[in-house]
Amino acid sequence: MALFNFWKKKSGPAETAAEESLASEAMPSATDAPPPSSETHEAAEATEAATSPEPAASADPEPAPVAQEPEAAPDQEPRKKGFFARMAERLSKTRERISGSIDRLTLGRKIDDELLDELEEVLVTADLGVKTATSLIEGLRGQVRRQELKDGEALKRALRAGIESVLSQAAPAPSRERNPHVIMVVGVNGVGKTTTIGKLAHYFSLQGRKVLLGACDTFRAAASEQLEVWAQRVNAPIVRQQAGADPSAVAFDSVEAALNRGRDLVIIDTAGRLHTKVNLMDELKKVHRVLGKRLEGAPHEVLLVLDATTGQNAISQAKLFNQAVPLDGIVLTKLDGTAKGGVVVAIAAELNLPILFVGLGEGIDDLKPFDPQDFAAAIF
Ligand SMILES: Nc1nc2c(ncn2[C@@H]2O[C@H](COP(=O)(O)OP(=O)(O)O)[C@@H](O)[C@H]2O)c(=O)[nH]1
Ligand SMILES: [Mg+2]
Repeated sequence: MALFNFWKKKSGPAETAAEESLASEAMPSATDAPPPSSETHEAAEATEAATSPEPAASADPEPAPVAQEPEAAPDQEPRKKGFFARMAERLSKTRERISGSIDRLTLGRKIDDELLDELEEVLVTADLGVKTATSLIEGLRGQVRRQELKDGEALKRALRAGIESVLSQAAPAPSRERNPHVIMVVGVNGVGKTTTIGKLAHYFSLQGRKVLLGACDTFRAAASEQLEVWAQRVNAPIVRQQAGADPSAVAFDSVEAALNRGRDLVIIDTAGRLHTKVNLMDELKKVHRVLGKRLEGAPHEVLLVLDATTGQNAISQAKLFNQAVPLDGIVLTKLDGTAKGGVVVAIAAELNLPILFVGLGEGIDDLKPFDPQDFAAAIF
């Protein structure tokens, strides 16, 4: 039997922890859970690679679950505009790689077939992938021959329309109406899974969802401690066990806890070491299966997190993970500070999976639902 553990750090051996868990089977609710000890907090903070600007514990020791809700409504509109500006700013390297290169390429030149060949190369270098770049360029040739694209600006507008259409083809986001709705998050180490889960928890909390996190990356203690820091920041309960525990047992208990405590959104973190190794894939399959055993249809959404800075490698990662667990969508992280943002287009074109969110930084607000128009606008 696995254990529920809200805000508490397990450091004892498995047996002790399991006994404790049985003793504390009646789980404290998030609202009456004790505040984290400062010791737990320091340890967790250290593992978070200094990504947490203001962990709440010392300044604000009392969990205050309703405190987030009043923020939601007044926050939504101003954020939308501000976020677009922020996205445009954070995509500056990708924009420079794509839009800047086109400007240099077209300066004082006739838009002809030869120029299109060079543009194709630019797009490949910008990580759109050979297949996608070729098909976008082929789409432009007719217009160029008919001399409809007279200058660089017209060429950019046509290319932007082509990219928007590629980005808009993917399937829509899965419905999140179920209660509880279970999201399983997968991806290789370091792509940003745990950070993304923290941001998602924040995002959904602002929409009034009652989130619960499941720390199924039990490979290292630091992994669940990092998730716990996020749980505290977003004021969501977390189910975790000691390092080395069976991830599928934590997954089972997470759904169980959500059902018992009336939480309506469960987000499951998973391990990501060595995606080429069969055992990780087997572990993910088992977590997937066990979630479904506890709640029919769960997980209702499997999100693959990909790191934009890996460029085309992201595509092969997606294919591998999709063989193990059926993916419903992509979260593309670290689009800030990379010139490889063009991989968004390759992913949309080659994987037939919707890009649901993009990560634009390490902060709690640096996650945005993906919007093809906004994105295309930001890179041109
Ligand atoms: N710049 C940037 N860094 C990110 C983003 N998402 C995650 N990170 C950082 O990537 C590193 C690895 O993230 P983590 O969530 O631990 O990855 P995991 O191993 O997949 O769980 C951390 O330092 C994060 O702060 C993002 O969108 N932008
Ligand atoms: Mg992690």
